[in-house]
Amino acid sequence: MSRLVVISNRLPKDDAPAGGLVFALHELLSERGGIWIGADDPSDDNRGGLKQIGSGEYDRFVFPLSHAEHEKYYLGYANSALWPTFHSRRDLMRHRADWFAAYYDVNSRIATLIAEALESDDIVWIHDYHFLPLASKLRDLKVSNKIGFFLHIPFPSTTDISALPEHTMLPEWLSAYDLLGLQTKRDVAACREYLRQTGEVELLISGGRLQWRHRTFAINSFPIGVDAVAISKAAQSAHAEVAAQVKTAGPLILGVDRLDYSKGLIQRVEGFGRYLDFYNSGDLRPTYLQIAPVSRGDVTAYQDIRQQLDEMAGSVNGSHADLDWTPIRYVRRNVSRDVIAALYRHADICLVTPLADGMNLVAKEFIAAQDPEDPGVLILSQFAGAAEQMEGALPVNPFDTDGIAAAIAKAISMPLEERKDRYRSQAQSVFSEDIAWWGQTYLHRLMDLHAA
Ligand code: GDG
Repeated sequence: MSRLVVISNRLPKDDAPAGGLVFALHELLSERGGIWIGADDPSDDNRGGLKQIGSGEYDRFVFPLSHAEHEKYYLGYANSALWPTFHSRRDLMRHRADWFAAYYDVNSRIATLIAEALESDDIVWIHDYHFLPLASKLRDLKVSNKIGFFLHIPFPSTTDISALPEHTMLPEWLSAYDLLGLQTKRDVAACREYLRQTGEVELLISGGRLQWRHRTFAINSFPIGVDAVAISKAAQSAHAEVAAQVKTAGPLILGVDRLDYSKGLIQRVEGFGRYLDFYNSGDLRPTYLQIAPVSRGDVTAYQDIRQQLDEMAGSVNGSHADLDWTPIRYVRRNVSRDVIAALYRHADICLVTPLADGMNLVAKEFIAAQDPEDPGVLILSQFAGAAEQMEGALPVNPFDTDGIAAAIAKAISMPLEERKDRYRSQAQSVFSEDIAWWGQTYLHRLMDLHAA
């Protein structure tokens, strides 16, 4: 079996990775073996090669990153230009030529380090928007290995992506990969449409592949999943203890998100406020518990969303709280995975209302954690990638705060039989298309291309 080489900006620095993409890749590599390369903590110096930081079921290496690169490549270009553009927030996009230069230089520099470490039949799997040009830099160094890419965030519309001055390089960057993996069919359609409109990429008749100059490449969707069985077990074992801690007088509504403007937190809190204004007669005292650990706190747009959320939550609580009831509990510190799993199981409703989201693992984790005999209700934004698979969820338009209020009211009064029906249809995909399925499906497709 070929060795798998995974590259992502973040990698686990210890043996217990927290959440999201990092946890997913850890599971995959633990099972399959291979090596994982990611960024070191920023330091004064970016000279030097890959440094091994761990070994075991798989080996971990880091590449050095200077403080200036962290600021310009990571906080700057990746998270202040690419992230907002890819999440339909051109208004928040900031662009600076020196940020792009640092982004490009980091990709060029680490391409050299990776090329030196590669063996001829290694399969390379690169993750996310931090490394869009990495395969093209590896190709410049005559690396001919199969190289796959997975984009964890949405692929933007042609209009949004055209706001990025460097978008004209995308056909070259993307075609250097053999397989572009996207989360949803909607992303695949957006990516193909964008590439078609550039006039530089041709759709080949055979196998739906695309061609840019001499390179052919494929684009497919691979919706990422979660380790549903492990979440279910964790939820069951921690449930009693967590339930005793989170005492509520009425139904528990839960939100779990990184504190990010793409997650729709302001509209969500406002929607809950509208629910209290219009639907709650006073006899039911729901608690909305929002876990929102701070993320990318050095970026201005993230400081702004934090302030807005503080104000909005304070205002809703101010209008509705009583001496013995605080409708919104807002926890900004990081909570352990097991406690989150138990909270999912304990909650009556989970609110997942991003304005744009590649997939949204919280939606799938919530379903995985439910008691099939008494499941909670998932309220899910139409703009989360997960909505393509999870038809049993209560759909909402996250911009429509009255719609969120109506969905909360419907979920609170939903009969047990309907909850079970909805749960069954969602659990079917969450348990079968889990994290192992995602990794294997992607890698099989990449290897098939290898054979083609
Ligand atoms: C990107 C894409 C895509 C949250 N708070 C805590 C905590 N979490 C965990 C959740 C979940 C993860 O973080 C968040 O995953 P998401 O999918 O919601 O979002 P992103 O971080 O934006 O991830 C996204 C994903 O990549 C994978 O492809 O779905 O669309 O944006 O696992 O449980 N975990 C812990 N403490 C917390 O306080 N331990």
